[in-house]
Amino acid sequence: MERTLIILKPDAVQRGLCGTILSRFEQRGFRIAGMKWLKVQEVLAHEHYAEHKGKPFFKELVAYITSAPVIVMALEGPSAIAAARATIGTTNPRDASPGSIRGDFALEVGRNLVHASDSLASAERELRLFFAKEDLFDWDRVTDPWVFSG
Ligand code: D4T
Repeated sequence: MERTLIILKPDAVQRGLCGTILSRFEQRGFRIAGMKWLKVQEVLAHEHYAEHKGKPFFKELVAYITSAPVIVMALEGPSAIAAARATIGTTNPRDASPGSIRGDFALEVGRNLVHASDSLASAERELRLFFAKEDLFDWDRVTDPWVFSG
């Protein structure tokens, strides 16, 4: 079982696509371990995108992610990191397969709707940036995960 960090980026919020995108993840079978709405501050954006510091698109990338509120989620499931990357499609939506989120709803790399961690190390680092450990729901404590009682 793995956990991965998903961000529904400002364009997903502004275009009213959060429900649609969340449905894709739910339908695939991911469990939601955490979810919150926030406006990413500059410092957090720099930390999250640290690997891209110095690249030509960095400034624009930070401006975009900090421009409006986002929804961040911790999703879990077997091989959740690779599965979520496949669900969202390639970084450049122009090349993304139909059926993937970016392949169905986006066209520009600078407005690619959704983020998903790209490795176990990234997932652990990014989950720590956005969630305190106690914010995340421990699904293992639910004996029957499909039926909640009281
Ligand atoms: P994120 O991190 O936003 O989910 O995207 P990816 O994981 O799919 O892709 P990434 O880290 O390589 O790129 C981060 C972010 O930068 C934007 N970008 C990327 C851009 O605007 N121009 C570019 O040439 C590249 C490579 C898109 C995603």
